[in-house]
Amino acid sequence: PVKAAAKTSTSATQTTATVDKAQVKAFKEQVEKHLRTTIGTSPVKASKLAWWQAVVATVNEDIFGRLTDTQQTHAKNDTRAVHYLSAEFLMGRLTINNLTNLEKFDVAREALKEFGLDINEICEEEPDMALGNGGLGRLAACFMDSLATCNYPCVGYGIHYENGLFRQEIRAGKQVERPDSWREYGCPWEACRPESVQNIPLGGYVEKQTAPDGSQCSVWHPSSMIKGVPWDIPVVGYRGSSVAILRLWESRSTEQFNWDVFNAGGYVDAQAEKSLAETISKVLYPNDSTEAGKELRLTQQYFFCACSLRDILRRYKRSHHNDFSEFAAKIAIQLNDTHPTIAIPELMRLLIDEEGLSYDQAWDITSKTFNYTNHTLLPEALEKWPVYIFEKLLPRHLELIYEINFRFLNGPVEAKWPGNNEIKSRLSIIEEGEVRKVRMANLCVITSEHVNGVAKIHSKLVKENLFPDYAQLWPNKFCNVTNGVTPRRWILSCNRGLAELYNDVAGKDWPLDLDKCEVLKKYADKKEYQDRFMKIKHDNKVALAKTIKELTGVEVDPNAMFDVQVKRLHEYKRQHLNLLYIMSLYKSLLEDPDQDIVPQVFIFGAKAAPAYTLAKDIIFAINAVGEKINNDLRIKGKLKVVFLPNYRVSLAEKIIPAADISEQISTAGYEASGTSNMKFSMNGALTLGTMDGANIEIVEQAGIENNFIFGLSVDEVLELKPRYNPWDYYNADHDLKAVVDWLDSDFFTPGQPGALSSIKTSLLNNGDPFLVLADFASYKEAHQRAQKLFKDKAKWARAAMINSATMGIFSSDRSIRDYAENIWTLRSQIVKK
Ligand code: 7GP
Repeated sequence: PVKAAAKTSTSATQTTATVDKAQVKAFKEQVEKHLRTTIGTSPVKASKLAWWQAVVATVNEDIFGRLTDTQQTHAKNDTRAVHYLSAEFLMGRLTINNLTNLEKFDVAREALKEFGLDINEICEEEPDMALGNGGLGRLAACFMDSLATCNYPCVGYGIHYENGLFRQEIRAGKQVERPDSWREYGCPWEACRPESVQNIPLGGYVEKQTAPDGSQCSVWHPSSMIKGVPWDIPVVGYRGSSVAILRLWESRSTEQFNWDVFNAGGYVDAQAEKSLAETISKVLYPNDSTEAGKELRLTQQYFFCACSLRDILRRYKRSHHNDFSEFAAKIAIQLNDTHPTIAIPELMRLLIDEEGLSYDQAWDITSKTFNYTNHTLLPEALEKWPVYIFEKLLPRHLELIYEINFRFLNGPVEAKWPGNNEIKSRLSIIEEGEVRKVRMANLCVITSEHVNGVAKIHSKLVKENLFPDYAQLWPNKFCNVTNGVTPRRWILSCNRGLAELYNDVAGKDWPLDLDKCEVLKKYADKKEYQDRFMKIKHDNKVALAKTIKELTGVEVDPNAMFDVQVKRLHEYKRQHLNLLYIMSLYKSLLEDPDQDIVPQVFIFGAKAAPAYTLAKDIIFAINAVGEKINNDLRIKGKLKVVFLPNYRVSLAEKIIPAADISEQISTAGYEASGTSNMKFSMNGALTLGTMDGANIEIVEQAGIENNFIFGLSVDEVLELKPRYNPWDYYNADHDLKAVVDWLDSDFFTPGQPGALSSIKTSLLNNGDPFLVLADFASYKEAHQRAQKLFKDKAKWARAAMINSATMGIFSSDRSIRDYAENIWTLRSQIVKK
């Protein structure tokens, strides 16, 4: 039974659901109690921050009980569990999400309303937990939500960075990085676990010893010890099913390190050494898809892997003592990209040096325990560590890596390609050259049971182009798990209006089974449902327009088409292609201000890695072009360009529900998957994109006719690339030439000619590595299709609804079940209350 469709009371922030009065009363009492007894204030004088803290304390009462139930169930059943190792977890804010997953959001909203407070305002007090750069870190966060919701025994392991990804300010159009101190006033969600502290050795040298039986062994004499302090963040599954743990390690100095080494008179030196140990978890490296290659970065990676493995071993030994025969049956470890690769030699070392297993026994266990997910094909992202850094920091691990490599090259490789040294040097973990390097991806592939890419096309390229020789050796090792996103955060929490529509047409279980949303397709031709769907979109656009005004001062019309590109700034993502198109549209409007075009607002959000100069130049160019366009009265407000500063999870939650067009315009073959593309579609945006990453699978579901696909395909890019000459496109296309040359003038940067020239230089003199000019004409044509469809309100609504309705397979629950079934062989565990 479906309720009347034309419900108009639904807005972006408000639902019409009736709320249980008794629950509201109880919630209110709890909040007030915590305000007084936990926070030490009272309703009359409490700040918004204090109110927020009291709400969290109230929610935590629910969470910690369920956490204990979950852990007891798993311990009692001695379940197999997955351990997700990731240098990044981009969690965002937790309050609304936790309330939603506990089905307490409406209760909390009403309770706060009775105190005269707006829940959204109170929740704005929470700093984003931005312990990640972009897609890879956010994927880990969505996976934790799905692991908990689907009741899989798991632990997420990462680093408790004191400073997350930098806060971006825009000054005079330019990006300025500021530190992000997300824990300045404490984080009420996390709990410190001193009982699980670990001590991690580092540096020093390896001594060869001969045992009484004549055999050789290695003894590592580390030069320092670092303390790893665990902080636990509970992750609540939807409807409180189970509560998973995200355990993040903070580095501290150890006492023996300070006071034994620096005795009398060494007090100041000891303090200096102390800060060195504490530096390890100080800051997240702000690179997305580029390796940092810094000693501190390898130390971070080793530190959190070593802490996590000791934690895993400790828990295993609680039920299995010193018998490791069950280890691989009980423990699965997933490596989120190569960042945690060092866990491989560390597990070998722990098993051989500390637990007394033989090399063969240790290898048998290790090679059954690990799996590796690749997230990018960009060569600059593939981590390679100079051997000399290993010698200095991790000499024993280096020895083990050499051993693994020796046995691999002289075993399986020699058997398959006898005497073939060329293939050996390609497959070797060690890259020879002036500076010898350890190739982390090779170590991952050699050790792991499964290696997966993150979308069908990407997994194919991983197998065929990145690791073709390994694929010949082990064809069955390679598989695909297409990414997904959690519908709890990315529909239910951030788009209440749409959530209510789905409640009405699909029943209330759709957040647990997103395929249920497909019924909306049946209503896609019905006017009243189209109207309701587009009213929800419009309300979200009104709310975003307000945010835009607050953040940038720019006034935008919610009736205009909102065209959005939000993601890290990278040449391969081609924000500059978007910019060139905007310039050409502006040019044509100047030439003919009365032409009948759909009013458009182009919205950008993007952080650039601080050392990535061209990316920063592109941000400056977007702001400079926007400034000019937004203040040009001749175009009568038909075009606006906004750059929203400090793009992050909480801003994404406001932007995505308000988008009409989702720009997914990477050069085909370069975006491994993309995940915002899925979030946009779910929320009823149409994709304007290339046949790249998960875009391909999105249009497979939603229909190519309901999106705007353009540009070269992966095969066409591979074919064109070797003979590509951007000048051919520049010279052949008047419009393209005009806008590229425009970058060289001082039209957008009065008094500063050449301020935007670096973009032109990269596109022409530096060969346009991402084929921007080659795709320009096709991109322009796709925009024209989009404009045409936008004028037909009914057809647009239909296409938007079909997009939203057909995204079921992009729930991260589906991804996690794929991992559980095909990679981890993991069974879910119902937790008894
Ligand atoms: C990203 C990929 O670029 C993106 O296409 C994919 O959706 C996402 O991972 C999740 O799989 N890669 C990264 O974020 C990345 O390589 C390195 O970061 C720090």
